[in-house]
This record gives sequence, structure tokens and C-alpha cells, in this order.
Amino acid sequence: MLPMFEPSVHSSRRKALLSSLAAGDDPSLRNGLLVFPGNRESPMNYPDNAYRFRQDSSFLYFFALAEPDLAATVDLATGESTLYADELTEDMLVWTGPRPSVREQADSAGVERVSPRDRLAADCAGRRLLYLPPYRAETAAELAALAGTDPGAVASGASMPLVRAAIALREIKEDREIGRIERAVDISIDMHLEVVRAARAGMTEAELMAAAYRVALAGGGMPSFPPIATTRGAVLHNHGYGNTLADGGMFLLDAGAETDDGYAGDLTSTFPIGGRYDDRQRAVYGIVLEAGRAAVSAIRPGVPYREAHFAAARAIATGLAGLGLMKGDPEEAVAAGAHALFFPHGLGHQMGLDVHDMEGLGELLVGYDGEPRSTQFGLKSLRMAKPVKPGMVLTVEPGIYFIEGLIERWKAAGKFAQFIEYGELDGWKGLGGFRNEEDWLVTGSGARRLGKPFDKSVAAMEAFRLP
Ligand SMILES: [Mn+2]
Repeated sequence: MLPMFEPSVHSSRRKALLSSLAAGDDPSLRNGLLVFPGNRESPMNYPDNAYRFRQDSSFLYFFALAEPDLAATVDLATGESTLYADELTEDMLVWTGPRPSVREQADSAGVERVSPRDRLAADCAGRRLLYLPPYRAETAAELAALAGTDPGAVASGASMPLVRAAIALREIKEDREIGRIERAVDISIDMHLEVVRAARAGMTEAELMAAAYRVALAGGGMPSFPPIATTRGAVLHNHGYGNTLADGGMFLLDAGAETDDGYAGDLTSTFPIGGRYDDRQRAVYGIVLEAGRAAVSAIRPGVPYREAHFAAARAIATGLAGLGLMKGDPEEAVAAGAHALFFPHGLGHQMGLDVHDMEGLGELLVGYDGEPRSTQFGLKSLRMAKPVKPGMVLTVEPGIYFIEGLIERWKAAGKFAQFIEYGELDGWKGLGGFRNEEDWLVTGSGARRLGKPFDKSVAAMEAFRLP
């Protein structure tokens, strides 16, 4: 990964973090030590065979450096930051090549002090440690050792003031970050165009997966998450790639690129394998597009993202009533949760250095400001519900799915029979899954779609295909 921004960007972010913590009324924080363990290499099947290294996103945000085995602290008493890292050894020089000195690395992140990596424990001794919740076992183990607690108790010992302050900073994207995210979205669009153009009956999902990967890798980074590339879009997180494409079916691609400096894109396209949507596919796809438009028109500063989700859900209930698959008042159907038979997930999530941005810091804080989350089927899967602010980046990804097993269960139970036309639905069960996902920036007055033009209309999706 490339270094991120100029050193002052990262030192300003740490200053903002410090002033946010100082503004709190907890006096014990003033003598605390913020500890940020960077990620280590993660082996696949033996120590030297590691997954591609990915730095922790909060470490990238505050300290810029994308090497493994680093740690950093910020001393709340002095305001000073320290980078804990080891100098290049002869072996590393041979196997991984030269790299900047520890001092040069610290300078590139605006960090005042440097110290050998193994001094971290001594410097933490006797201090009140504040850290973000770990999501990797080795990080939890190190934090447990530093804090003198059990690894199982480490996550619950994470500092809530620190978590809240980090979320408040990271969720408002700086203009310079928007530029990087747009680059990720542009590469993501190219991944999708490549797959839409190449898809043909007889190919395997794996071949299209490879096409998407090729574009992401050629863009300098990687996919931002394991793509969903499937002929069976009604299985929401389908990570197998063994099916063969057949004419008449739909293909669903949910894939995005991560740039070489760590920013994510995340898009979903659903298109007909044979090149033309049939009448039913066109109708359902059109409702999904309309749901996206309805959602976007509800995105405004101060308005809870839950409202955009409901706008999409109402458009889906209204559209499906037009096809004879739902009935009754769409507003009531959505309030009851009947639409979730077709749209069982949430409208979207924040996106930035993580494709589900900051989810490791706690989805309830990131998406709900810590407020309780609904337990209703469908609504419980909404990741982001709180009021949006200018500078937030969000995915908008409504979908309609014909999940045969779920339809059969609900029908047998007579569930929401006042809103769902089960008799008519029987003839639609094999239609599969449709989702359209775009990435949007909240502006001062509404929202702006990120990335270069990518027309998702029926006519455009049919025209992208190569002859
Ligand atoms: Mn997404």
C-alpha cells in the first residue's frame, strides 16, 4: 500500500482526537495513553504463507503507515505520539527489501517519538490504557498482555470515549478522502462493466469472478471484500463460484475495489445472462431502480438513514403491488414488515477505509449512535439508521429476492396474508435475486453519487454487453 496523505493530515487528526477526548468530562482520561496496535501478518496455512497484508483502518487513518508489526501511542498528558517499530534487519533486507528507517516512517505520519517495538509493554505499564476494540486474536492477545487482563475481556474493556471520538472523525470524510473513494468507485465501475460485457451462457461464475479480480488488481489494489458473483442472487451472501451461467437467468455481481491506499468502493449490478431482460425481470429490476431513487431523494442532512430505507421499502411494496404480488396499503405493509419477504436486508452502510466502514468499532455505535436496534425481520439487518451528516459516504443498495424456502415458510404460516398474494407469487418463485448498489456522498442539501457515469437503466445494461 502507498503512504496516505502528507504528515500534517495525520497529526491534525490525532490533535482532533485529543481535543475531542479532552472535551469530555472524564478527568481520568487526561492521564491516559491511547494505544493503537497495527495489524500483523496473518498466515493462511503456515507462517511464511500469509494472506495479503492489510493494515488496520484506524491505524491507517491516524498513523498512515501500512507496514505490519507496528504500534503507536498517543499520550493524553503530553499530546505526543510515539511509533513503536524495529529497524530493518539484514534478513529483512534480503527477503523483503529496503524500507525507510523508523524515524523516516514516523516523520511521514508526523509522529514525534520513535521507540523499539518491544518497548511498548514497558511504556504501557502503570498507565491507564485506552484502545479500540480488537477484531483479530493476536491484537486481543497483545492488548490483554498490555492491560493485564484476560483476552476474552479485552473487547469489553475498549474505551467508549475513544471509540465515539474515532467514529465522529472517520465518518465525516475529508475532501481528500472523497477523491480517493471516488477512485475506488471508478475502479469498481470498471470491474462491473468488465463482467457485464463478458458474461455468456456456458461460463462459470468463477470465470467472471476472475474478470472482476483482474480489474481490481490492475487498478493497483484488491477487491474490497470477497465478491459475490452468482447466478443465484436470492442467496444473499453466496460466496461459492461453481455454477454455470445459462440463458434466461440473471447474474448478480456485488463487488468493489480497494485502492492501493486503502479506500473502498462497493457496487452491485444485476443483469440478464442472455443480454435481454424478459418482461418479469425488467419489471422487478425497474422496481429496484425506483426504490434506489426513492431512497436517494430521502437523503438529507439531519434525516435518519432509516427514513431512506423506509422510502425504498415503500417503493418496493408499491411496485410489487403493481405486479400483483403484494396488496393493501404499502405504508402499512412496510410498517408491519411484510415487504421483508422480498427485501430482507438493510438499505446500506457507511463506506470508507473499510467497505462496511468502522464496523469493527461496533455497528450499533456506527449505525445507531448506540440507540437500540429493531428486532423485526428485515429491519434488524439495517446497518445504518441514524441521521446522516454532510461528508458521510453511504451505500444505497435496495433489492428484491424470491427466496423460495422463505416464501414457502411464510405461505404455510399464513404470514402477512393481508399484504402478500401467495397465489400469484407461486409463479414467480424461480426469478432469483435483484439488487442495485451505488455509493453516495451526503452533501449540504442532499446527496451526490460517487464515481464516473454508470447508467444502470435496462437499456444501458443491455447495451453494455459486447456483441
Ligand atoms: Mn454494500
